[in-house]
Amino acid sequence: MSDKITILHATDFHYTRRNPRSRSDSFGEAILAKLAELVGTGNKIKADAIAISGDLFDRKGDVTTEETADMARVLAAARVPVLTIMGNHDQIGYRPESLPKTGYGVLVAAGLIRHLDDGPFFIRRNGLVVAVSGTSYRDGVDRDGRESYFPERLECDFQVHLTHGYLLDVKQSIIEEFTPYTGVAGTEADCILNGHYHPEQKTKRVRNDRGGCLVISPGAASRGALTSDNFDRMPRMTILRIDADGIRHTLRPFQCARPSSEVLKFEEKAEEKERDTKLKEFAEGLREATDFEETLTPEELLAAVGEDMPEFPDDVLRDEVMLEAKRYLEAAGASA
Ligand SMILES: [Mn+2]
Repeated sequence: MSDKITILHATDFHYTRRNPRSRSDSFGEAILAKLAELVGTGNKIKADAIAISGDLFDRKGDVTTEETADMARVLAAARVPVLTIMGNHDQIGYRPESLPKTGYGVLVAAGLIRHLDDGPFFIRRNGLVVAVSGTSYRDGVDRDGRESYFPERLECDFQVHLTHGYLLDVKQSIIEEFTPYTGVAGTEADCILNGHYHPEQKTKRVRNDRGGCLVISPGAASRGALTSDNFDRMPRMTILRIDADGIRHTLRPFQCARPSSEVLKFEEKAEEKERDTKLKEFAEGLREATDFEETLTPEELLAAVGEDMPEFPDDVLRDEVMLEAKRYLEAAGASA
């Protein structure tokens, strides 16, 4: 056994039995294979722990008993502790308190995963103490005080902290609420293992009073969407090796992951674009049909359209259209 403390990390599995439109293979089987690979690797290298930064499941309030059982079966093979936090997709209504009613909660109750919000996990070897703490997703994680990224310092040589939020290696983002890496400067953690944002982020060290905090956001283990970041991305797991000299990390591609060209339906991208154009045209038609007044809320605007409502485009859902129309009208209101 290595004299280094070893932690394997991956995030955002988004397990579901329902295949995303974008996938040509069985998404669920691919995800279970990845989780099995993480567990198998942990067993093989006799890791001290496996850490997952949330979104084990995909379907929020709709996670099924079968999906929970599938995950349980894979996790039951782990011979090392599996330390986790809840992502927003593991929760019902974005509420961490929903835990007892979720598939995630069943895995906790069965002792298959260890929920870090209940308390930290300590690893001790040759006098070295590593503490693993974690804070589950909550609404506002990337607003205000951003407390999730600032854990209470525990008695240890190194503290590794799990988070689930938009912690990004950028200064500007298309996402409204996010936390730039610099936003966690001063954290008491020595390493943050983050999940939530699916593209892989650069690993960087941010300043604190302890020689810096290593921020690692390896990206999602899953590739469920036809977004450009997924076109050539191979999902990776993180291996942390810790000794008295510090924390070293390597990123290692999942061996079972197939090239995106084999699992993503690229031709659907064009179809999706066409749907988007249709939606936009519809929203524009809606705007023309209304006597647009800045003071009206989107709901009032929609009500005002009444019978002049343009026809829904084919092959899009009514709810989608309404949402798009609201977004469009809101944007129009903001710029008027
Ligand atoms: Mn998430």
